[in-house]
Amino acid sequence: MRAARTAEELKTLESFFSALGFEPGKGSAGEHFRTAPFLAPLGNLEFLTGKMSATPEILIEVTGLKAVHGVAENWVKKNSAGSSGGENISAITQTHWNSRLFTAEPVPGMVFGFWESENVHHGKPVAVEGDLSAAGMRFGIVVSRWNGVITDRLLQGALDALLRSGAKKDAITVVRVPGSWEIPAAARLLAESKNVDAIVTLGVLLRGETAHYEAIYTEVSRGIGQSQQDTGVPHAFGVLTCETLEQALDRAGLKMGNKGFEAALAAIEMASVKKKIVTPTVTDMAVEL
Ligand code: DLZ
Repeated sequence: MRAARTAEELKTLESFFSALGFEPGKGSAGEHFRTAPFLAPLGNLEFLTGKMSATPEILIEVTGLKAVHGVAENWVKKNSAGSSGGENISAITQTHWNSRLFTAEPVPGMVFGFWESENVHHGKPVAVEGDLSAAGMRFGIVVSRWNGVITDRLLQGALDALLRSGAKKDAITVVRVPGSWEIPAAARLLAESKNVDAIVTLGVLLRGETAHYEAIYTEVSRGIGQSQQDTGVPHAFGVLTCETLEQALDRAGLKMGNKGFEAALAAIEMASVKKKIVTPTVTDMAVEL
């Protein structure tokens, strides 16, 4: 790659790469030079031998190639004085390496190739992620009657999330228990029944009104966690711990969303994660192919 011939040419390159969304870095300048650096959040260095169809000197991998092509085309139209700019930018073409590519020549003699792989997993980190589809899954909801005005709302939120994500009504078992203290035992029984893929636990502990609040809370959270660890069935934690009834109401459908809804989504996601890890299919493992 050659250096820009003039300060004007360097400015043109800066303008082109800024238009494409590259973030400017901190450059340097000396008596006889100036640099115009741009930050690339991810990158790899690839040496090439032989000849490619368009022979660009620098290849830049992008996502959203069509959009990048549009931006580059607009830039060329605006910046190529007296011409349509069409001669400076190629159409997107198929490569023989399962990618699509276009070339741009923002200043004469400097050809950049922009390309995007057709493999959707290319360059992505290896990750297993749960889906938010509850279709075909079975759920248990353990909900306490204590502070029922709030736990009923949490239950509505949880049912809403499960049903709207594709769970069937008859695939949901709701178990009511007296108070939060009883949630872990009921959750464990459900998990051990092997009739559910995930469990949603719902309760409300009010610090101001609960004697031995800390002791109860610690035991409830430990018990739910232990049931999850021992049985391998995901348990979503939807036990609110608030100072006042008002704070709890805010978390049960008023100002701060509905924690029952959120817990149910976590249960769906974790049931899906478990399925993908325990019985993976080819598409479940997002490995680079
Ligand atoms: C006893 C009690 C108290 C004081 N406070 C709460 C509470 O804030 N939230 C809750 O879910 N349950 C409470 N309980 C009931 C206990 O969880 C338990 O149901 C009873 O002690 C019976 O075992």
